[in-house]
This record gives sequence, structure tokens and C-alpha cells, in this order.
Amino acid sequence: MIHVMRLAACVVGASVVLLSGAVAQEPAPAPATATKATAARLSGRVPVLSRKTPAAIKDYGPPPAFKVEPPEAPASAVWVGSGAPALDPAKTEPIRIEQRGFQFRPALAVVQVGTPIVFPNQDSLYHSVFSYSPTKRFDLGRFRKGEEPDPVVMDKPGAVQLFCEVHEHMRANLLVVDTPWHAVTDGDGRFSIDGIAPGTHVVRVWLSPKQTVERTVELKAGQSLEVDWSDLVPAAGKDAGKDAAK
Ligand SMILES: [Cu+2]
Repeated sequence: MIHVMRLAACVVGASVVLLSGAVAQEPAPAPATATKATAARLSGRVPVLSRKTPAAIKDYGPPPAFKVEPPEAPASAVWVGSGAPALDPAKTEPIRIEQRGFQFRPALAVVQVGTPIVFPNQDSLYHSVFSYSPTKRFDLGRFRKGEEPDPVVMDKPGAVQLFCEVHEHMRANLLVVDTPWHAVTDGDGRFSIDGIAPGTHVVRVWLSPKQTVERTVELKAGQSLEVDWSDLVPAAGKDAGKDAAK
């Protein structure tokens, strides 16, 4: 019932799917909405830092009774602007973060505030997903295949690190942002974000739990801007190996 007004406002926008979060509801600086004619695109390349991945199997004790698949290749994340109101969880399709091959997949995700996350276990043994991050603390307890826990709604912006209590090597990063314009890069750092309202925007590039870099772009109506930020953090190269995701 509370959301009737927001829904009505969304219908007015041309790009409901991308911009439903961009309808101003509060005095915080909300990004303007874009129409099909004015929507801009930002694409390009950012660095991807190599990461130490924790050993899945300790070199003592009996071998585990399951096969640990390799973790996903590292990636970075990019988001444009801030100040968009939260999505309505009841009207937002949940994002899946599976446990598969004894790894989180995806290992990096970026979602808008209000997005519910589901954690399906695709393995034959128990997992136990939890987060101690101040952005969202939760502990799903042990669950096995077919016992999908209730979705967890990400209700404020920030970073969430995910762990499994059973398998110490498992970890994932979830970035909760207050903008509908976001992307995870491919393994080469390439990204593309569509539907951005024209204007001057702060762009944030997440490289690791300890490194997020800002840039500012000016996007004109209908513009497709390609940036090469592959040397965004020239000094980070030599430290990249130390920058293990915790
Ligand atoms: Cu696990």
C-alpha cells in the first residue's frame, strides 16, 4: 500500500526497468531519470587486481570427501552516481548467489539497495552462509541442496563480505549501491552501463575490499562514452598480490 505512489511515479518513466529506483522520493540528491532519447552509456576498461585465493584444502588431515572447483576469475565493479531511493524488495527480482563446486558463484555482485539475495546450495553437502559486515549482518545456518533459506534483503548501501562457516576458503563480495547504474566487469576489466541520465556523475570503481577509486564523468544526452581507466591505480600493481580478499 505504501508503495502505490512510487509505482505510479515509475510508470511515468520511460525506462521502468532501469530507472525505477531513480524516482526522487526524498531530499537526498537523486539522479535524474533518462528517457530512451536522453539515456547515455558509459563503457570502458578498469584494472582487475589479482588476488590470493585461500587454499581450499589444508596440507594436513584426511582429504575432503568433495571436489573443490576453482574460484571465479577476479573482477572489478563500477557504479555511476548515488542517491537513488531503495528498490521495493517485494517488487524486485532476487539476485542468486549460488554455492556451487564449493565456491560462491558469482564471487562478486553489485546490487541496488532493496534487492533481495537468495543463496541456493547446488552442492551435495551443507553450506552455512554468513556475513559480519556492518552493511548487513546475517547467518543463514547450515542448509543443504533444496533447502533454500529465505531471501536476505540488502537494505543499505555498503560492502558485504560473504563467508561459509563450513568451508573456510569460500568467500564472495557483494556491493550494495544506491544507484540503478552499475556493472561487474569481465576478467579483463571491461564493462558497459546503459540507461544513465545525462549530467555530471561520480563513478566509483571497486577493485578490492580495500580499494575503491572515484572518477567524475560528464555525460551528454544520448552520448556513448568509452573510457580507458586501465591505469587507474598505477601504484596498485606492485601491491596487488597482497590485496587478498578477506
Ligand atoms: Cu560451504
